[in-house]
Amino acid sequence: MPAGEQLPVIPRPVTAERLGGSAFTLAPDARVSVAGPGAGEVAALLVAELASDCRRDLAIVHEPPAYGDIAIVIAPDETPDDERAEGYSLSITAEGVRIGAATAAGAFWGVQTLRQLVPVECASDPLTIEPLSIRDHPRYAYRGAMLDVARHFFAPDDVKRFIDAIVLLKVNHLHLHLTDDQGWRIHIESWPNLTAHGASTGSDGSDGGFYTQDEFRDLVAYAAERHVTIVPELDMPGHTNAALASYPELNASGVAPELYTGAKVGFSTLLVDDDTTDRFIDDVVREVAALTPGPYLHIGGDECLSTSADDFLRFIARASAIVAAHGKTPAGWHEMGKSAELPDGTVGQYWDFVTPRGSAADETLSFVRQGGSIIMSPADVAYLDIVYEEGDRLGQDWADGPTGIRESFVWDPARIVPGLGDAHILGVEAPVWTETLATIEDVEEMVFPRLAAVAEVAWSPAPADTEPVESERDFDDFAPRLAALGAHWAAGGTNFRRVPEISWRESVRV
Ligand code: IFG
Repeated sequence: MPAGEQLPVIPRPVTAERLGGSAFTLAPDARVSVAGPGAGEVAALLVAELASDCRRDLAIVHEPPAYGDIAIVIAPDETPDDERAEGYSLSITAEGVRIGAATAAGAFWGVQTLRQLVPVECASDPLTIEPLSIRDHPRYAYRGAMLDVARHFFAPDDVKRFIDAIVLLKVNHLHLHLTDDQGWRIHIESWPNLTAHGASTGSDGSDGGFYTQDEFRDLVAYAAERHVTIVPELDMPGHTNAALASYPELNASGVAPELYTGAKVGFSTLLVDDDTTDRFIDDVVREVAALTPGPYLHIGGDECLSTSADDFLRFIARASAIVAAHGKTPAGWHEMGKSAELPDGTVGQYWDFVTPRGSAADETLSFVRQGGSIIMSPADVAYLDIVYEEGDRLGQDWADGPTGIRESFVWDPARIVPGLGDAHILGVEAPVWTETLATIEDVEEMVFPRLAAVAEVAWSPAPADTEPVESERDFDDFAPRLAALGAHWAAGGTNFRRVPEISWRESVRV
């Protein structure tokens, strides 16, 4: 990589320095030396990637590194105190590669940086990397992607493929939108018809499907091995036709509606002040909370156009209290901020535009007033189901026009809601809704490359707060790094949109 060219890493690291001198060469007999708690597990994931990407088989050794080895060292003093959660250092010299971190998560993020520095044609010798020194840590603790598995269902292997792809970008939360009008996707033992009936179809009459509780536990474990926390969402009281269709007793009339396969929103609601519904909420929250080691349980609260204002407030107060009673921190879309009775610490997810409309800003600040924090998902830059260009086959077009790669990059979470700064922003999340996306390849086409832009917004240092964002987020620096990442996607089989703004390099692994 010629000197002066941007380091081909996304998200951009906090500091990166070219060291000059001889390059590192990965010799056939190189090993991965590990020390510290969790280093072996991180090394195993690196070795698996090098085996599948480069057809190289490295041994893992629990001894100090020899010349030419890769070392992973996890110890408290490897990073400054305030960078311990996920920070890492990465040094590359002729002597060898060394990743240092205070936690396994930090070391794992260092491995993702190393993976992007390994040449795509890494199956052939010599595999060399120029000498570098990187010190890195994230701006936000919550860096998320949301996959809507309710409109179209995605089998566990597709979800694992999605997890594999998002961790390369250091995304550490996967929000699964498990329930909606078109489908209920998580088996609930106490309400079996939610999946027996409520999972039997999806948008456009698609096949439907659901996760058994064992499959969900397996996804949670797969994600956790890769330092990704699963955030389950049971959307309520709106977006509930699949539940209402599954149990007549959840309906005021006692008659269950038909299953729904269209694309409308806002027509369904659970009942309020109804014993059966209260038992339903407690049961589903209890069972999903028990499947979720992560701190958050998301209960939606969006687009409750068929719930009266008073009913909505009473419903949200009760449902969020039930989540807290089951030991989880409630999360919800910003409309939940209409309630002033949220459990302390409830997380709000902002999904209006980079210029807030109507009551969105105030509803968002309501969570902060109640001791909570905010996940920023502005729909006009971070919703990855929005079309790239007018007329696209895939995607929707309701968020103030198409969203190109530049729009997904040139924005800042702390410059959207007046009065909302980093102190109360938990992080950033990019949702992909799947009304129009039937396959994981369609999902990847919408998610990549724009998730790379959102991931940099979520990880890399904040732009100077004195200049307009446009002049601070240097798209000309980002573009060649994205082209380099595209070569890894092409070689690794991740589908992505070859947006015209980027000079893609179509190199495949030999
Ligand atoms: N808004 C709805 C989603 C989905 C989306 C598609 C939220 C919180 C539009 N709610 O986004 O269910 O239909 O872009």
